[in-house]
Amino acid sequence: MSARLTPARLITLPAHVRRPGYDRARVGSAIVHIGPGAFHRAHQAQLIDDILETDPRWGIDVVALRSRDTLDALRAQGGLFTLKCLHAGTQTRVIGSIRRAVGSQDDPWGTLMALAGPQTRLITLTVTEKGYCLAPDGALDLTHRDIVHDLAHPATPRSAPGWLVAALARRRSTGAAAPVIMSCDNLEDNGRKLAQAVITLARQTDPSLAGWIEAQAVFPRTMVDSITPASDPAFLDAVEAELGVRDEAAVQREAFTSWVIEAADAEPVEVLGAGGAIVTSDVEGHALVKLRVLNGAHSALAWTGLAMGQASVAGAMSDPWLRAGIEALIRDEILPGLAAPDGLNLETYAASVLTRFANPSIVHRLSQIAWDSSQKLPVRLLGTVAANLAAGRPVEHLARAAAAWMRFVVRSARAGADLTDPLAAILTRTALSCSDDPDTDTARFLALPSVFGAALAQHPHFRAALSRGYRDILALERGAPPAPTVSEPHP
Ligand code: CS2
Repeated sequence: MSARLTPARLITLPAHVRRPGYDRARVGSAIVHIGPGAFHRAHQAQLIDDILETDPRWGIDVVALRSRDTLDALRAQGGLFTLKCLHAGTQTRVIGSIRRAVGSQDDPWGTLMALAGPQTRLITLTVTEKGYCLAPDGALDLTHRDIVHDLAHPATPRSAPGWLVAALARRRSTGAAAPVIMSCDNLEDNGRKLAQAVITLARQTDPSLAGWIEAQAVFPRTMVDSITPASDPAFLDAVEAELGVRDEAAVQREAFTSWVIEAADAEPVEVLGAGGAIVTSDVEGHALVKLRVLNGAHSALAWTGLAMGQASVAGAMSDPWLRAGIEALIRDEILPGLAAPDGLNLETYAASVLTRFANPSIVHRLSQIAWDSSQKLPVRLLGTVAANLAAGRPVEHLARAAAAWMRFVVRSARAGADLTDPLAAILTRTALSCSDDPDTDTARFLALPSVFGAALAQHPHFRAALSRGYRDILALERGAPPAPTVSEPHP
């Protein structure tokens, strides 16, 4: 294996590799990011890298709440990592915007100092759906294990809301201004949900702190978008072959990238806007379209494609039956319930999403999209189901996607595979009690209160559609794709 990528080795990189054009020693730390996974590194860290070329204040300190791997890799490389865009003609570049990497478990004091220090003007988060510790109604789940822990140990929290409350409490007591706090996860109304989670948690121990947060902190809504396949060993080897040094934190993404941020009277938002983010008052419109169309279709394609033995998004898109099903899901059951935000044509947007999915330069594993499915299904598809049922619109394709998730869980449990899902234990128990009878199996899954709310679980039309969908997926598993599903409005 070659030597590691480090600041000293930047000069050894091949000439075609772009590298930071600014003096990293002068970079400040006005941003703290919680959750330095591949998405953050491929998306936000690159936009900030561009901003640093002209304004050195906005360097990033990253905080990892759990996994050590990324921290270790970034530390060994002085924060540097490679970004490769999977599109002919795009440049490979080394990003220098991450100054420091802190682990909250081994350095709680360093974490607090980063989050609460007056130099920090912007805190961003990519902690995935489960990182917010929300109940199915979108409010903070006060019975969540991590929240129970954080209420008992407020100085050494585990959850993202717990760390934000600890940091905001310290900022208030030290006279530091509240920062802008920005959720960058695929959640409907992500800014408001994060604000409410933090304020609810603060209120449990200190109602006056909750009031201060409400009055002082800004939690803009955002929409983030860029398809970022996980970095597997083959990708890291290819980067090593191209760069001549080993980079254990390298990331890859499609060329398309977008960050839409709710307008706010706050310098960090203006700086991101000047750096290429879209700042608008209608983030929710954009975010809902992206969540329901792109993420909803992604999950549906992943669960259904896996039932057919497909492995990647592009592979699944090349199957005519799957492609037709995804097109019908979007056209007949998702788009009719969406209002187009200003400047966005829904049909054009949907077509562009399908083109991105079919990109042959990207190997995006369906199994990666299937991680944490119990958290994704409600936010990506069940909101559309509820809206369609209320409006008399069809739910056949949506129900079949939910049934495909159930079968994915059943197959994983029977194969003894580890489910990457916070509900893995209860899902595995549920799956192992299934008998391949559509009515009884779907009823067992519907009884999971933290996935399907009571109203959906009892809706006769949805239950029937789910059973039909389940039967279709059983047929797919046997290699017999059923006749195309027809979206019929229900009475
Ligand atoms: C994907 C998303 O893994 C998944 O669940 O649906 O990560 C998706 O690629 C991004 O949201 C695209 O912006």
